[in-house]
Order: sequence, then structure tokens, then C-alpha cells
Amino acid sequence: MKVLDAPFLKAYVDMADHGDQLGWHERNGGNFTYWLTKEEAESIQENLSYEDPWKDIGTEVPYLANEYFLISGTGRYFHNMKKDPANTAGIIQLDEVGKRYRICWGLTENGRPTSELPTHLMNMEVKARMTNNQNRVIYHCHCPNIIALTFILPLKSEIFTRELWEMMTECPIIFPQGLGVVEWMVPGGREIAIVTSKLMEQYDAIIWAHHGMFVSGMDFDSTFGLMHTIEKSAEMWIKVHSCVSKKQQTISVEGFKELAKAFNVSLDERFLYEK
Ligand code: 2HA
Ligand code: ZN
Repeated sequence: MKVLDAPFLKAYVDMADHGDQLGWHERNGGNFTYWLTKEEAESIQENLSYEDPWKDIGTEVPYLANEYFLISGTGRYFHNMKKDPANTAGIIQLDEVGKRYRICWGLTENGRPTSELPTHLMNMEVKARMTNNQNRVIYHCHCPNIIALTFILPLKSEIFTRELWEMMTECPIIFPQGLGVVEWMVPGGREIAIVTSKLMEQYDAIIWAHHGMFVSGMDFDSTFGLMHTIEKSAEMWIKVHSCVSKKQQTISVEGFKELAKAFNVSLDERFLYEK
């Protein structure tokens, strides 16, 4: 099968385009990785080439050795994903120790994978180990309301989680483990990848202060849905606090406990403090 005809490629392009339509991918902002299943990688072998020289990833991901990933290109615009997926994204394969990659398809015109390749692969490795290889998607965007909140709220997981849970009843059901927060760091490299992937052991969604957010998930819909829910909740926070400095009423700690029971989720006590 041609890569352009593969269902996973179409789903990837649709999700990237949806993010772009929501204003999360100005210019070349954001990046996105999908880990191909064995069957998917098999199905497109005839369309892959193995001539590209190996290049260093900039970190090590031994658990993902030899695996294939569909990944967005550095400097490429999500806005062009639908028009030209082979230029905007590409498929890479890792070497047998998980230290180097080669481009097997796409990233035409001398494209290279995203500058956040180390964070994507280290996050993927953490999640793959934790979920028995079920987690397949890592997505990063510049969602404006979350970014705005990182100038307003203290950069603490407990505070972001509780504030965003309160803005929409379904939030604690959709991200019961809460949100991780990384203080401002230089993006694009191993250092931010180490900090982010450590938090991925605990969370599926991680905020990068004054920059954007990373989410992980088993499939395209649930990963995008997680990003969308958190960003929408942040939008509500901004709307409410643009009108009043203090909410007139909100969901109580008791209310969160009832929700947890009704929807069979476990909410950590560290988010359920009295205010
Ligand atoms: O410009 O989003 O974090 C791509 C990015 C880097
Ligand atoms: Zn970014």
C-alpha cells in the first residue's frame, strides 16, 4: 500500500488539520508523532526507502529500537498537512539500539523531524512501557488559553489541575490523574525531554509554561479530545476571570468526591484541598 492511502496517515492528517483550524499551530508551531503498529509498518513496506543515512536522535530510547514513527517536520507548517503530507511529515525508523533514526518516507525537500524529537520519543517510550505498548500518540501544540494561564496561575500541578477541573464538570473524569507543569525551559533538546518524560510517568497531559502543551494517548481521537478538553477548560477560566475576580459559586470538594464515585475514577487528595 502507498503511505498516502494508509488509514493511519489519513487519520493523522485529519487530526493535524483539526488542530490547525482551532488556531493551535501558528506558523511552524507544534509537532506530532504516531507510532505505527507492526501490521501498519508491514502494509507500507513497498513504499519505504532505506537510503537515508542514520542520524543521532540526541537521546536514547532502547525500548523503541527498530520501530517506525510518523512524525511532523521541523520548520514545516501544520497548515500544509492536508495539501502536502509527504512534505510536512515523514516516517522514520529507529536503529537497533534506539540511538539513531533514518527517514524512510516523506519529509521531502531535505526535511528533518521536529526539533522536539527527543521529547516525543522519550515520552513515547515511557508511555509504551506503562501501557503494554497501547499508547501510540504524542501531540504538542500551542493552545492559546493554556499558554495564557501560565502567566496568571502559579506553575503548580495542584493548582492547574484543580482550577481546570472546576471549569467543566467532565474535566476530572477526562483527566483524573491531573496535569503536569514544566516551568519555562529552552525547548528542542534532551534537557526538556528528560523533565517532560519523567512527568509522563504520572500524567497524560503536560503544560510547558509560556509555550504550550504535550498530550499522549492510545489513539488519535482520545489524544486530540484530551487536548481539546483541557484547552476549552482554560478558555472558560479566562472568560470567567475576565468578568469577575472570584467565582460566585463552583464545584465543591464534596462534589468532586461524588463525581469520582459516580464515574468510577480515582481523584488524588492532593488536588482536593479546601480553598
Ligand atoms: O516550532 O512547537 O516546540 C515547533 C515547536 C517547538
Ligand atoms: Zn512548541
